[in-house]
Amino acid sequence: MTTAPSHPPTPAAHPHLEGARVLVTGASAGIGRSCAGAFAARGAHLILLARRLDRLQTLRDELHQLHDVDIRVFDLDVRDRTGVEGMVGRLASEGVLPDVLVNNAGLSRGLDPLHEGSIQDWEEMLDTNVKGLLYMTRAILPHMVERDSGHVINVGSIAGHIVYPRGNVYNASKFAVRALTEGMNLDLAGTRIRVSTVDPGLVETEFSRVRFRGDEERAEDVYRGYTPLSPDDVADIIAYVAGAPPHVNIFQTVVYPTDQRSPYVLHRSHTESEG
Ligand code: NDP
Ligand code: 8X3
Repeated sequence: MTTAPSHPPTPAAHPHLEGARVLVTGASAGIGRSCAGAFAARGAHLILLARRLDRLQTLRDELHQLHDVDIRVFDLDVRDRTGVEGMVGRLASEGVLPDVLVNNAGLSRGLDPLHEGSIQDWEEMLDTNVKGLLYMTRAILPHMVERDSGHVINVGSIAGHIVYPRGNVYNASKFAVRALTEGMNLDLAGTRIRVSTVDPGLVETEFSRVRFRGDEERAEDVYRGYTPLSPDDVADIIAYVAGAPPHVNIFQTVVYPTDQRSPYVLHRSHTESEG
């Protein structure tokens, strides 16, 4: 397995993020977990959601050692509309609604031709990547509109720009994320609310393990022989997008590893011994 080079020193409190409240869905692993670290390092308070509460609790304890920020964790499945509404109602009643919503929770299941695809896999992807994002946004956005401030950042993918063979339903879900980002921006014209999408290429996370249902070898093969993006790379970009001055609305950020220029062009040059 190759690892990305380490990052520069932890950034300091950020003028636009210090004291802001940031909600991250899917914060128990990968990009969402790194977002928690990136925002806490910039002085933001956190609301972290995922189904694996034990992981969120450990992350909260780790981040508390490093940063003096408020961190709330919730066991929540974004597909559970009633649960989402209940959680947001609770945040509203406690006066801790987020200034920034990072819709990151998502997954891919399988890599099959459409005519052989599993309907259960399709439902899981669409329910999580599209409907989960909609439930979260529908619950939180009215509060942002009421305050006339806020930022929704959706984690899309290059899969939402270019369709690749057997990506079919995952591609469709990420095309939907891009369309919804554009739609929200149009609907929010005249407000101060910003909507962005951050669309990465290959990032080494648990994503492929989930896609291939725990087949470690197949998952590791995805990242073999080149340097993929790290989840910290993507989190830094998300934090940059969120930290832009209020009059700057970064609609879309597409980011590939330098070794990848398209879903079809991946330069694998490292040998096994180079790692
Ligand atoms: P990981 O599998 O490492 O992390 C996914 C996170 O989403 C986990 O924290 C998981 O938490 C959470 N999650 C999944 N389903 C649900 C659910 N129903 N309710 C709540 N949380 C959920 O993957 P990544 O970090 O790579 O993926 C994050 C996002 O980035 C996804 O939207 C993915 O599509 C996108 N992306 C990933 C790329 C990659 O190459 N890795 C490239 C481009 C985009 P838990 O299981 O605890 O609920
Ligand atoms: C995840 C990246 O290329 O597997 O969205 O679709 S890819």
